[in-house]
Amino acid sequence: MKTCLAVDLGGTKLAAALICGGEVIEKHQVETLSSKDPKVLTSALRDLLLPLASRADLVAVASTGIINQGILTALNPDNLGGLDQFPIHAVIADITGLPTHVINDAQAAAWAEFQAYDAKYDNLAFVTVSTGVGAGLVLNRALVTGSRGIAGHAGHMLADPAGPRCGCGRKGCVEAIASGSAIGRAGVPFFGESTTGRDVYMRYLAGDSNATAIVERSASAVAQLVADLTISLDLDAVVLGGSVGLADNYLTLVKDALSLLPTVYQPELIPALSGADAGLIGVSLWADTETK
Ligand code: BMX
Ligand code: ZN
Repeated sequence: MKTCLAVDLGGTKLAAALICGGEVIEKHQVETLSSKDPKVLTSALRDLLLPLASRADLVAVASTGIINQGILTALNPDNLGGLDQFPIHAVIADITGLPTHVINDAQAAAWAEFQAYDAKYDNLAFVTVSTGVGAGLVLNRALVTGSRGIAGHAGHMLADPAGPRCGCGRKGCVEAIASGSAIGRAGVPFFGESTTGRDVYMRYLAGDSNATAIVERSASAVAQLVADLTISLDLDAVVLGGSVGLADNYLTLVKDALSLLPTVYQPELIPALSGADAGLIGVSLWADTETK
């Protein structure tokens, strides 16, 4: 059986793991350094991957952003400290000397969740609410990546035309209202300049009314997104993940908002089972099928 060196490049973390047959054998993680300078990311990747590469047969990368022809383009560069247009495939192939496969992180996680739920949903979306809001689509039991790698970027569907401007340039995207970063920004007027999404969430759990309004607005935007995906794609289930998506009571808030809509908009809404390793596991499973 092949050993895969799986890499997950997210908005706030860079993780690498050796995975064999869907099992994580060894995992290492560092914070993603917020830098516009591609050299900083290249050297962080080298430090993380070089010690593991000699034990792997191939590399599979799940990355935030759009992966088109091996180039990472940030739809929302704010989520990557301003980094944009990074030749991720070439850089990682050069560091490791191994066959390299790259897809978007939410697409990879969708594939992990499709398998984690025993492949019982033919049509499924995975929605992650994290640094950004991303999604991945499995339709007719196949992962859809799109001809330009963009498929599933549903966090940039419209939530509120009068909403805040998103880092992608459009006004009122779901991501600009619902993401962990957006929750933090919405908390600044109430709780101070350095407020993070986590701070607001903790205050919500403690019963603060301003924090509650912010988190409920996020959950309600995500519920509308779930409804839009369901009605456009005839989904069987939507899997919710990401650090916000899996935070205490968030799934219940989204379910409550969905329950106000007509039943045709309500898919089975279920939690991600693969947790923080969804991207790593999903991309290793996907690379396995790609190389068969
Ligand atoms: C953003 C976009 C998506 C990504 C999603 C979740 C960038 C850099 N990323 O919408 O590609 O899937 O965030 O990313 O434009 P995460 O980092 O929050 O997991
Ligand atoms: Zn956007």
